[in-house]
Amino acid sequence: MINDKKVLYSGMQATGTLTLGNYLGALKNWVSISDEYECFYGVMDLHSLTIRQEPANFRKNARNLYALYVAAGLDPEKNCLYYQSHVSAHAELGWILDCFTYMGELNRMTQFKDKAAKHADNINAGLYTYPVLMAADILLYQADLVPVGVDQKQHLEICRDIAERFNNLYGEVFTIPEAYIPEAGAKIMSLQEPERKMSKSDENENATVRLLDDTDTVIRKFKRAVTDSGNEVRFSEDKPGVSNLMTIYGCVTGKTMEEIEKEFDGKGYGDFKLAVGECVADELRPLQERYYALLEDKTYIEKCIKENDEKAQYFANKTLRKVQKKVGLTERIR
Ligand code: ATP
Ligand code: LTN
Repeated sequence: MINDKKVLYSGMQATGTLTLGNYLGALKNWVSISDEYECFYGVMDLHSLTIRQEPANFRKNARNLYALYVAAGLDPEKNCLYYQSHVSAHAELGWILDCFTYMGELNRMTQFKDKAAKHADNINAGLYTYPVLMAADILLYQADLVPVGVDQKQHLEICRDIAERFNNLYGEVFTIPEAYIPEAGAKIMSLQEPERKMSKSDENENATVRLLDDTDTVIRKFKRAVTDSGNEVRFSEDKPGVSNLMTIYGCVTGKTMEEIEKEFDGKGYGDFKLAVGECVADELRPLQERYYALLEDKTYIEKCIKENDEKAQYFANKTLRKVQKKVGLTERIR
């Protein structure tokens, strides 16, 4: 608890411009629950290094991600929005927790298997221990709740296992976090291959809708989205393309699948795709306006980064010192 509020922790990697999947599966929900919790949101730049990054582009992505958090509605004066790499406690606790994690556990991680297959020329140790650093992120802030998309569920489970193992050995050091996975939007699929999740590092630009795509681009991408045979707007397993578009439409408008089926009864895929494109473009427009205004105000963003880095360091170091003492590392002489 901080200020009598439960603690919420989440973050995203700075691996490219956010997609509609990141927004509907995570960011939009963060905004809607942020008032009820003491919130920490990291720009997960250390995690991003598990995939090779071009330095100048990486730095730009990390700054853009920070500005997108704010533009989406996270107030940096109420929420602690900070850079993971500015708080060295993450790497330090990550190392300690590596020593409390078994290779057998890490071998089961499906994200590692997916990323290793995708980047066969760079299967590095960081990619392998990625979930341990993520556990350190969460446990440093004694988080109660971690809102993520469904692809992160397994990482939350290993985080809980590591925390419980540690607590069994040393007493109640860590709060055991709960995952918060939204009912709708937890897995938005690619517009071109609806059996794969929409991913910000996808190289096929038509597969993803980016939060900074302009209206024409958004509508064009939806028009080109892969649909299924037939022409009926119906939510079902054998219609992955249409069902994905319905999920997106439902998340943005708040309509249920039955309402959407009714609304497009007797109309073809063309009308439906246009309606989805328009509602998404309308949702993104105000966010984009705030985003471009913010980028102009460098002094404001830098002030927020500095203050929040310090706040994050304060809470993270508190937990780190406790852990160091528990495992028997020699205390600092003051
Ligand atoms: P990358 O392509 O670099 O792996 P990503 O698009 O998968 O990136 P992450 O940074 O790994 O994005 O994830 C940020 C947050 O967005 C996480 O909470 C994740 O669960 C959520 N998320 C990512 N993709 C989707 C998606 N397609 N649908 C719903 N939520 C998603
Ligand atoms: N692995 C997460 C990003 C991430 C994260 C975290 C999310 C790193 N550390 C801690 C929640 C809590 C992802 O979305 N790919």
